[in-house]
Amino acid sequence: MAFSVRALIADDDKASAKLVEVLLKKWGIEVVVAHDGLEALEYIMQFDPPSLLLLDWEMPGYNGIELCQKVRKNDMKNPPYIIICTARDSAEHIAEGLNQGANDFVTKPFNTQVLKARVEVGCRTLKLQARLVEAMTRLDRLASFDELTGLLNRRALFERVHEDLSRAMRTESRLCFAVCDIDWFKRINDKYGHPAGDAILRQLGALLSQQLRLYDRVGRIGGEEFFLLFSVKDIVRANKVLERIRQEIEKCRFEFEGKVIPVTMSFGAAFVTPDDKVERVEVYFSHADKALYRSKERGRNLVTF
Ligand code: GH3
Ligand code: MG
Ligand code: MG
Ligand code: MG
Ligand code: MG
Repeated sequence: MAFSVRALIADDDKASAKLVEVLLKKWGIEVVVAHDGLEALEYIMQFDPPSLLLLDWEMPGYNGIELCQKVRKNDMKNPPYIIICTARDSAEHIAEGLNQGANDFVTKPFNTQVLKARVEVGCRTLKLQARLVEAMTRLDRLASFDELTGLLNRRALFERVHEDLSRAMRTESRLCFAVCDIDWFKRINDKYGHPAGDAILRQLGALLSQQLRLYDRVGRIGGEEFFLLFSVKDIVRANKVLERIRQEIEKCRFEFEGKVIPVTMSFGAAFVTPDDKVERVEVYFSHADKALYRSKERGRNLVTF
């Protein structure tokens, strides 16, 4: 995708705004224009706001510096580049503007060459920033999500589960921790191939997320092992939820390259209540894991607490 900059020109002097608008358009920049601070703020507050702001210092509504302060008050992921345009070019004014969050200044009346050079610096800075933001977003995603299923990975999941557990203890609510593991997955891979196994993992990831509610947790914690956490009143209801999920998986049609593949999962679960007075994820996780082993021993495709 080509990098494009959208600029906001805010100036109560219409002739001056028009001059800058014509120049920016000539330089290939998309432009919106506001003639006072309030109108400018509306553009700035948009969902997809302009990234290059050319703000006149003196304007009715909010002046350029007040707008700067408003923009910088929010900790934005992708902050705009702000150029203050003003005839006030004393050292004090320049220092004040920069201190309030401006990136640069141009003095009025405009010198076209200088304006162009400063706008280009802004565009370069924005381009670099966009690349950094994109790289950070990718890194965040890689660090927290499993690539195959799109679910939380083990590390990110346990971070969140730690928080869920302390909140549950504080608010006296009950949780169910569950580990589930595909039955005979090695055989499935051997019989239908690894890509078929991957497709099953993806489909199961989607099915498990669908089965739980927004504030529940689902993650992939190992090769063919998933983790579920949900809040629930009592162990009978927790068992019902897991039993329903187990049956959904059993009923679900897994198909790969025209072949229908039977898939089941075994579940191990631990019920968590504040009366336990235990606030360590590892303890419940280990209970759930042991219960999973019992499900496997008892013949698989079962839920055990
Ligand atoms: P059990 O019912 O006792 O759980 O038997 P199982 O065969 O499922 O268990 P085992 O631990 O023997 O084998 C797990 C298999 O899961 C082996 C491994 O190749 C497969 N596996 C792990 N990660 C992936 C993956 O990302 N993709 C695919 N296709 N297979 C995977
Ligand atoms: Mg003005
Ligand atoms: Mg195993
Ligand atoms: Mg398995
Ligand atoms: Mg396993």
